[in-house]
Amino acid sequence: MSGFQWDDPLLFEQQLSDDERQVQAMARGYCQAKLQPRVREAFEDERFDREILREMGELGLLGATVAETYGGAGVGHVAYGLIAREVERVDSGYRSAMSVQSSLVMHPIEAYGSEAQKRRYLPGLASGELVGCFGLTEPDFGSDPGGMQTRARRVDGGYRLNGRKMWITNSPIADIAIVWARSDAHDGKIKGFIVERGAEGFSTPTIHGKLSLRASLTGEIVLDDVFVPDEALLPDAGGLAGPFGCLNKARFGIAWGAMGAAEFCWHAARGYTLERRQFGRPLAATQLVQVKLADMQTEIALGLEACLRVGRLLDAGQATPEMISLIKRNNSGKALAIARQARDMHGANGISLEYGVMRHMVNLETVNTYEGTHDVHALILGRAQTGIQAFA
Ligand code: TGC
Ligand code: FAD
Repeated sequence: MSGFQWDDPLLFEQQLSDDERQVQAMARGYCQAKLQPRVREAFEDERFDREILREMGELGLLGATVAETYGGAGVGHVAYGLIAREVERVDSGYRSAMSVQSSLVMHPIEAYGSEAQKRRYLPGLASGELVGCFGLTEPDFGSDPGGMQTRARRVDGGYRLNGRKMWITNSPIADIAIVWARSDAHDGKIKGFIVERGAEGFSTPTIHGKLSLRASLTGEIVLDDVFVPDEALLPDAGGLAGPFGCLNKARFGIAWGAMGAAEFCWHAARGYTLERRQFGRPLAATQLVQVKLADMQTEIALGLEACLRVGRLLDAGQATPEMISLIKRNNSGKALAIARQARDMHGANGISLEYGVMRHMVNLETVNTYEGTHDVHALILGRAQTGIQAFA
């Protein structure tokens, strides 16, 4: 029997294919060499450098599951998850930028778009030359997007869009926005539209003053009688299943990413408590600290196994949205608890940007909220096991 590996207690790595290991090593190398050194300043200054998406594009980290014909890497879901884990090990904001581009912009174009739309947008999005965003949430409709007010009105040659989207990742720098709206030409059904920057009446004010995800840009999408031509309509999406199909992909990536952030916090807490001495011995020599480290190790090991299982089921076409709710809810909730614990174990140093644990902690507050809050995913799972819908 081989020895116990404290940082890979269930031998997770052994279950990956050679190709997956290669993607992981490449993503880790890039993230540690290029992202880690700039995150502190970016977080402090509330700044996202658009160049990051170009760098990711060059390495094939954008639209990892999208077909190679359209510029994607054409890899499986586990490889996509491994990328999310490496990026979020540095910062949830960087993972947000990556996963919105991949799962919420490239995926809907590939899954619901016309051939012309795929050829027009996917290669540029894959290389990071184009930046996209995804507008579902509105000021008065977050957990309940079915109530959305944004409307598409049929006019000669296209549609006129009116409404407002709120809390939209990447919107301030986006070249295109996937906008979800109720369309009068489709019996009031929700349809998706690709809106290009420059369209008259389209603006994307930045939301300032966030205390979380400060290294990611978040904004509004304001649609003031914006004209889009017929070719802007995503032909193969209809109803809420359209945006939710994209959310399945993104939530899956978040489940992996949250484990990356949690691992950073766990390793930091272990390293710090081994070094830091109080009462004449390392903090790590105390039972209370060892219990906390054991809990972190356990939750992360289990969380990663669950991600891997759902990834394999996705690749086999056997995953369900409820499985994704289960891992998104569990892993983001557990990562947040781990980050809070790690912050505490660092004492006063824990509140400093230098140590990174509090940055992860405040980021994970958002991760626990977006893409369906922790409680909304509980309601999805509750409905699936009781048959009773408890939302309204
Ligand atoms: P419900 O009746 O449950 O469903 C309506 C229609 O949608 C279908 N559907 C799904 N299809 C595919 N995948 C899923 N996960 C699906 N969930 C539902 C369903 O079959 C039905 O289809 P049809 O054809 O019968 O019409 O709808 P509801 O209104 O009762 O929904 C309730 C609830 C709470 C589950 C849902 O509204 C929900 O998930 N709310 C959370 C909202 C959310 O996640 N918003 C995310 C916004 S995007 C974002 O946060 C990006 S952050 C990105 C980053 O920076 O990383
Ligand atoms: P609300 O829905 O108002 O919820 C408030 C509280 O009430 C939560 O605790 C919730 O769990 C609880 N609650 C709601 N309904 C129920 C119920 N029926 N029963 C019990 N409790 C309930 N959206 C996009 O479309 N695109 C993006 O790119 C995007 N990026 C984001 C980036 C950031 C930084 C943030 C913070 C958000 C982003 N969002 C985005 C929006 C995000 O998806 C929503 O914030 C989220 O869905 C929750 O909606 P809400 O904020 O309106 O909260």
